[in-house]
Amino acid sequence: MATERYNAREVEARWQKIWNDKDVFVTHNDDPRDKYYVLEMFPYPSGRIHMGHVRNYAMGDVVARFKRAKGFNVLHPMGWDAFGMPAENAAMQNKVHPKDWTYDNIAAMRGQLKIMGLSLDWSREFATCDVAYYTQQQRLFLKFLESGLVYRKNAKVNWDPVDMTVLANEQVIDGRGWRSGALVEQRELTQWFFRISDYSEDLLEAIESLDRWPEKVRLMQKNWIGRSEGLRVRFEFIDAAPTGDTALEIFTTRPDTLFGASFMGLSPDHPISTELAKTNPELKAFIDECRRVGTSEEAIEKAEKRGIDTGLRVKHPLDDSVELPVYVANFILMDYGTGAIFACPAHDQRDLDFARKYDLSVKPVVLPKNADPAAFEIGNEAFTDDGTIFNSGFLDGLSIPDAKEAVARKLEAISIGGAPQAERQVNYRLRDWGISRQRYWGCPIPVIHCEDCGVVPEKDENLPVQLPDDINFDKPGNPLDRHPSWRETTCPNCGKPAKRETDTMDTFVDSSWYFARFTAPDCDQPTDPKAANGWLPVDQYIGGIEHAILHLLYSRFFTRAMQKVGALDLKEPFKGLFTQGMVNHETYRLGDGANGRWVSPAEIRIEDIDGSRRATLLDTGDEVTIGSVEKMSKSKKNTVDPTDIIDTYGADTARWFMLSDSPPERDVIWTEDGVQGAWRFVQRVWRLIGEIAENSEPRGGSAPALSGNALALRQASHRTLAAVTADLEGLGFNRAVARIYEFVNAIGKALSEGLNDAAMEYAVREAADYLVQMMAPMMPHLAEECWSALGHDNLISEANWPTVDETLLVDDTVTYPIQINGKRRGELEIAKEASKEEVEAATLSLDFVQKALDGNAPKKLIVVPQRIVNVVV
Ligand code: ANZ
Ligand code: ZN
Repeated sequence: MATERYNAREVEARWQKIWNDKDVFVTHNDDPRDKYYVLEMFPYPSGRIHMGHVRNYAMGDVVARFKRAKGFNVLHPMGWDAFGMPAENAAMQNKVHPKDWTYDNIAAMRGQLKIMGLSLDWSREFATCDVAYYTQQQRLFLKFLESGLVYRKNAKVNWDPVDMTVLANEQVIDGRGWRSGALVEQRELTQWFFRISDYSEDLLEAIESLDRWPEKVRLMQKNWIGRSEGLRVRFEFIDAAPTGDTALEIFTTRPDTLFGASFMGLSPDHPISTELAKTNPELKAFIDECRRVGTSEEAIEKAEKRGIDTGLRVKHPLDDSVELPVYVANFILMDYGTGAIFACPAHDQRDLDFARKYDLSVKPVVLPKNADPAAFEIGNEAFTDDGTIFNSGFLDGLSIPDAKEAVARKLEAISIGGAPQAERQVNYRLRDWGISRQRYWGCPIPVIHCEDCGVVPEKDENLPVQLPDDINFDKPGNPLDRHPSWRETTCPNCGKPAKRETDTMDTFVDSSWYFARFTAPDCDQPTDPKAANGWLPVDQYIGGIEHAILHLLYSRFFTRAMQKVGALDLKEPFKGLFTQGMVNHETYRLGDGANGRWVSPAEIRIEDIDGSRRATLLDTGDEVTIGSVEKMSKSKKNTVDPTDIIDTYGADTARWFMLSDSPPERDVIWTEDGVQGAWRFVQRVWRLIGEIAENSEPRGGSAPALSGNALALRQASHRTLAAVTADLEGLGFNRAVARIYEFVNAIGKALSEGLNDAAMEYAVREAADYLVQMMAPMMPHLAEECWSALGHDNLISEANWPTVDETLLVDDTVTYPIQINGKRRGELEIAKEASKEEVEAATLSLDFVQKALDGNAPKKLIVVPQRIVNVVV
């Protein structure tokens, strides 16, 4: 047996079948053991798994298998984030129904995940496009609607006038529709919103409690919520605005810079701008143009800062002698603060860009530390750091915070037109979540429009509002709008003919509660609160950093919203969060590497010629240039198909390599050498275990009295076990792998020294068992095969994690540095309790000491107990 090569293909399929037949990974809600819920972000069914999935799911699987071995009732489910645009695009391009496309892809990817040998409870699987799932999502929506968490309002959308469709921000490229290339317009549509902004403060505060989340994710969430404390200030118009307003209200977070005010800015969508545009064609043209650029903050940030002088003037609130012009400016958003600002160009870059363009004053009022007030000037870069206030009357000499406070106090106390000139205000950047999408392949929003009753929620007993299957994508736009009959229904309120809402929900809604649904996937309500409360929060959530903001924030909001409607009772869905790094690979280009087409790793051969690597195209032998290592991507063709790797080397090898090379939060470089190294290790472990199984008997009873090599090996086993246990608890997979490598070396060495007594046999058997158990979470198939070869009759997937014998961890040896004639030449490791004579004898038997003595007796031999040995020759 020892010489038989390990055949991963055959072995892996066999164990997968056994696990499956025995329902080893099916989890029961009524299991009395402590729960542990581990979840990887579920995939979009694009059609094939990629290496990023392999890495993500391998990590999750290690956690699941480890926690199971530690005695937890582990929930480790899998599903599909299955609604969304790509299915519709495929439908338009390839004339395949989105549903068929999606379910075919799911079937293909499920097969690929299964050959990875993941310990998933497949009985809980669902796709978000399953009618059963989205029925419950509609039910949740109606509950949210009933409790005031959902509302409708007008909002701007990107409208593609050629495709006659709404575009997501990422579908607008340089102001044009991604498919049609037409200039995108901004249109007002009535849309559905979730009141996530009601929870701004709560979502922000609770970040503090998420102590098992990466700091960078916590920070990203904080910034996204974007709390700012500021002041709402009213600036009196010299002549009233055409809207009748006598003052312009602005929001500022920098009242300390008020003496540096240079102009006022209005959003193009500000009511005063709208009113003025009625009689000012130039302004109207400008506003129309701003609308075209798009509403995203990013689009606004990128655009050149431009504006139009309205001719209106306001008084400076702290200095009567100063009048400020009012501009409509393209960088001011209507849905933040009041949609109007005072601009201080010296200390705000956008304001400065604007002031330079229109030649407006730039007066610095914050002086950098150690700068000379007489000489300090602003060039083309605003000064936004800390400093001391100057050029500012009563504020001179104050720090920024003190000046903010002084301005607030002063203006709060002044009243203009019966109201205080300023009020303190906390603002959040977080906007309500617009969930309306004018698309087919999403969860229909279950409401009905009745001419008499208005917007009426669908009745619960009429759910689901099911997507029609007979649909065509011949024309652009939302196919639900064009369906001959789907819209037609009756009003749940008055019974008259009425029309269904044709908007479907943002797919982020689908992924905002799937983790709760897994706890009771067949429940006829969105959740079974008992199951949800029992399993949640997810103990360990693992996924990509690209979801660090929206998905996590929406899920946190949803959990609160579900709590409000009684679907569960907690706030934070994910106790532990881990974001894994990416999988990178070398890139290859035909020819000299500059413009040649990208070629994939599978198309080339790499040879080592005189110590340097040379690549050629397999087909033609043409030269290929080896480029930089980059994130695996289709565009650069530097991807490796996981199924190819698994076919060649087996799932364990792929998993092992993925976990071995770098810390899990960092990027990993996929290399052929690395995979082969992992594969050789698999073979080596198999040979080693084979040899042990053949030459020794399983352990029985307790450990015999030990000494020497046997003791050392047992210590190595227990130390490795303790360390690997801690590594796996802390998700330090690469460290665990490194220790297992070392441990295999130690076992190999012990074996080579002979299995000649019962003590050694026991120690070797124990080492083999531990080795197999420690690697089982990472290489589960190889582990089962070895476990059974070692004579165990249970499954390692069901075996308990071994326990560390603490007494074997104590280090009872001491290392003596050995000096010869005053120079350190080596060391001696010996039992702590060794007598002086024993230390002397052991020193004299050391190779390098004998050499130095050259057959003579030492002139002197001095042992300082527990410290050092000196030999004089
Ligand atoms: C004067 C000022 C002086 C400002 C200065 C900044 C620096 P955060 O921190 O994100 O809340 N602002 C206010 N409303 C705006 C809107 N609707 N669109 C664009 N910008 C707006 O940002 C608050 C600051 O952003 C405010 O403070 C305001 O400019 C600007 F040296 O007021 B500040
Ligand atoms: Zn009605």
